[in-house]
Amino acid sequence: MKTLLLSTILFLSGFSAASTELNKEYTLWYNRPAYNRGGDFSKIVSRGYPYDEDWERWSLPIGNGAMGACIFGRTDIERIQLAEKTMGNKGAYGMGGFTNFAEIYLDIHHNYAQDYKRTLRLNDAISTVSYKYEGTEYSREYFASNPANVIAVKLKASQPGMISFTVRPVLPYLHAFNNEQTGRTGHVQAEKSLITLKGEIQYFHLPYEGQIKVINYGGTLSSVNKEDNNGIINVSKADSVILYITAATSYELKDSVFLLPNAIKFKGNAHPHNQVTERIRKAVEKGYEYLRSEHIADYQHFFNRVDLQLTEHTPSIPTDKLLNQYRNGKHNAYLEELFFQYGRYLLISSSRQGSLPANLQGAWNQYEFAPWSGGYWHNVNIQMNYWPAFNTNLAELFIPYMNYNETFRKAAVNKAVNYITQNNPEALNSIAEENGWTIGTGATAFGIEGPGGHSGPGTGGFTTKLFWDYYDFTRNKQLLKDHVYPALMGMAKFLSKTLKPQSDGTLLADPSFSPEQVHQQKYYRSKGCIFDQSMILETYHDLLNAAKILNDKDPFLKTVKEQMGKLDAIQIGESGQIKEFREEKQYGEIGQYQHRHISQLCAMYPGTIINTGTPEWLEAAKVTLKERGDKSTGWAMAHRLNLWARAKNGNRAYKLYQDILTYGTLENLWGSHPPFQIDANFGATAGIAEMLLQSHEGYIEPLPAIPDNWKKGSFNGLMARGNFEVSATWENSTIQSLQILSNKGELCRIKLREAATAQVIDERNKPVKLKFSGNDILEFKTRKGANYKIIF
Ligand code: FUC
Repeated sequence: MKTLLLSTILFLSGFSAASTELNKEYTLWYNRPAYNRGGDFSKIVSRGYPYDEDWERWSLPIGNGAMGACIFGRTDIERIQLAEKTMGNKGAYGMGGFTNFAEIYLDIHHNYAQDYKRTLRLNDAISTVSYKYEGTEYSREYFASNPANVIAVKLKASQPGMISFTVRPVLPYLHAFNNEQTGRTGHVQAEKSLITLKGEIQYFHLPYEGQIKVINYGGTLSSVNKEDNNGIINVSKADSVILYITAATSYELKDSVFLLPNAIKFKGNAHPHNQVTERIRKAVEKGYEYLRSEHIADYQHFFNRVDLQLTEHTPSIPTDKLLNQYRNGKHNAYLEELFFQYGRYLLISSSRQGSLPANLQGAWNQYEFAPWSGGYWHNVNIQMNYWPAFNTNLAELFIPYMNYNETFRKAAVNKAVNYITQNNPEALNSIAEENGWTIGTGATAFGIEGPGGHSGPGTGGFTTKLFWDYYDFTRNKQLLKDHVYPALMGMAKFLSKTLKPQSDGTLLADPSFSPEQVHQQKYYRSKGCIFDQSMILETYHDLLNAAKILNDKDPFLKTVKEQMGKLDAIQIGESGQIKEFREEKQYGEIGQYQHRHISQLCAMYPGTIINTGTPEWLEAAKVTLKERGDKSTGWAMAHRLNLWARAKNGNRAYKLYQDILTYGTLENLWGSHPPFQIDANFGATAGIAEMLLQSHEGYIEPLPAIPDNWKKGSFNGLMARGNFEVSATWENSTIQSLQILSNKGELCRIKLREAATAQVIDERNKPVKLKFSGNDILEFKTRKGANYKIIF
């Protein structure tokens, strides 16, 4: 009786899917400020990219979806580097790109400090700095509030009247007004307790405005406007001080952004002045403590949904030292948990409804021209950004990308028309929309391009996989009807027109490029490369599944079914490899042997065509993975990690995770291509979830790729397709407990070694009727909102 009662309590408590607190504190912390070695705005060029090492390796990012701030934690001159995602200039390729909004310096002049510590706490998304200076204890905290759309900073001291400093914002990269290419105007003006940063980006005639409100408790404030137009505020002898910072441009996400010429994209939009003024007014009205609680609740609503425990031990050394030890082979499971949760933290901080999706640097950039424009690169990078949204229980964070994609859709129809006119004019339909829509590699907040050059039309299918997964993980039929199906339908229409019949009866994408693969110093052009063919096949599968669910009978579906049989999408070569190109015999004969892209395996992840139900293909995929090699750039290792997880090889997947932490991670735990690119963070987080739980083969598979090193552990709240929230514990690589919350009441199918002897009980401890298929899959009906426990 007693045992039963206890297990019931455990059972019930284990079901709090969105547990209010995580089991552990996840904090990045350091016992020194970010370095100031390069000097501010340093533009040291590394491999052709600007490189501010202080910013890139050592600053700590906070963000609210729209804005990203990097905190340096200095005691002499604090540097808060502020970015706002719509703040764009010409960009590196003339398609528009992400640029630095402002540098905000706090001249504090505590030139040495004792007992220094700075942190970034992932549990509540608050960054702190604390130290002693001349007998007084000083502390600061920083957070980026999504609901209030401000960045809040609080400065405190252990004794009254000890806070004196200057708030000194600087607008970076100001160029001559008449320089249309890079021109940025602006001035900083201080009036009473408010500093306003205002100007325009010439290239787009894009006005911007930022405001900094300074509130002192005790002491005095004085504003000074220097001749060079740099307004500052001096704070003298305050007890504590609060800063509210906000920024905006007159960017609005509308069709016109992607259709109109640069100079008139934003014409007629409201100046951001009223918006930022209102944000500051409301923040002041609500007050710091209110904003802080509101921020924590808002953030934890997402963050607390998933818990992962690989160790009980929290190390007591700073994060940079921990990483360094890891790099030197002293592996640490806490860092592995931390990096997993950091990916979730970064996505919550850079992708929120109402603002643009997370870009190549998330929401953070200090450069005039962010590497690769801080764009949305569609031949792997943007897809990777959103992989963890689905399996780590953050599906709504995909909405910004969905909105962005739907907004550029009209321009994407034009791109489809151009592409077909150029490459397959016979297939062109005179009604523009009937040609569907397309997206090539390049896209930014300001423009998109069609496929070609170095990546084939498959980039579009690679993209619509995100839409399908969004539906498959949420099983929201309205969403399927309104958003996912139209995306798939338009993409399938486009893709159907990129195919040309061959003498052997196949239909091949022509021209076709396996993303960025280079042969004899040129991007290699071919017909029907595996990437293009398989991404077309994936799209067709997803479209037909969606049509079935919606009971749609669009005549185009007939074309899809006919074409599907002629794609011959996956081919095995003489080395036993999944080929990259049809004309390839031995592995690596065409293209770079260890190219970072491994696009021929996109059909294995994020696609699903290559799976355990196609054992020859799965074996061939492993050959390709082995030949391609593990060590690569950040995101490329993250893709390999996901692929090894899909190959159900936990030890190899884990090795890739170790490689990412060892070779592809900076001291602030940002992923590095190099330079800093956030995709590796997101791809790695998705990959860890993929090692713990899979659901792409028509059933839920707990612990499909668990490495020997993770002997014991637990997870809570990871998502499986069908909108199931899954929690499990394991020991000696064997599952000990498994719980499933059915959010949609779908049929639940689980693959388990112990399927034949397992029982399932519902939350009233009543056994659930089971069906078995094969030896290892058990199946049961679920009720919406009900919890189930599997008893072994
Ligand atoms: C793709 C990759 C590059 C880089 C860029 C942003 O083109 O091939 O390596 O990640 O995106």
